[in-house]
Amino acid sequence: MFNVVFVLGPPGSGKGTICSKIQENLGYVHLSAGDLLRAERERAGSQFGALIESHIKNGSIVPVEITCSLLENAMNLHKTANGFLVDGFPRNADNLSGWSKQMSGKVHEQFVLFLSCPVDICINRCLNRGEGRTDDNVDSLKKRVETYNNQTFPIIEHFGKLNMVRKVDSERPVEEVYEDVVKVFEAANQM
Ligand code: UP5
Ligand code: MG
Repeated sequence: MFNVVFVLGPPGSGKGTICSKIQENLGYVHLSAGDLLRAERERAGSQFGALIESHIKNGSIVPVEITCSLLENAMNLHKTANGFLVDGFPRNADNLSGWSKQMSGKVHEQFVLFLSCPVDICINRCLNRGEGRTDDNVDSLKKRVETYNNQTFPIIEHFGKLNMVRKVDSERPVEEVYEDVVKVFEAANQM
């Protein structure tokens, strides 16, 4: 049974940044659903490349069967990991039900790390990222934020009702955010 921590928050809230640091220090393997989708988009011979790119540009959500299979395949490459950071997933109700259908009995969901940050700051971070992402432009960002507000935030609220959400204010400098994140992991694992 794999331990899983879902890491959610608005676009640019720092999910990838914080997950890299957790992976480095706490032995969890970082799996960014967005990075896996971008890699699949680039993979020669993929039948999903164009579909994935159209969703990414529009800030809409790729069908769960694609994302969940990429996540499960990646998990199976790291069978001895302490656990997995599933970054940027599940993003809507369909993601969650597809995940439950495919993964129940194979994973233990420890908690949801919710990186909370005002949207205007998040948008500026993405616009200044400079990695050439096809969705780091004003148009796509507007749609990404809309999708987050309408579809992803309700999923965080759903987990909140199950008492699974650990919220950390990620508006602050990375080191400060990370310090609080470590406390959350220590409490969860009683390290
Ligand atoms: N930065 C980070 N933390 C900072 C801090 N504390 N102070 C100052 N600066 C900070 O950070 C973004 C930028 O901010 C970086 O330049 C960083 O240095 C700086 P990052 O750590 O990359 O933030 P993150 O939350 O990971 O932002 P990202 O843009 O990756 O989030 P999204 O959720 O928008 O993107 P993702 O890659 O997860 O998804 C992209 C698209 O893929 C989605 O819109 C969707 O179309 C598709 N998708 C699905 O369909 N299904 C999925 O399950 C997942 C994705
Ligand atoms: Mg990211």
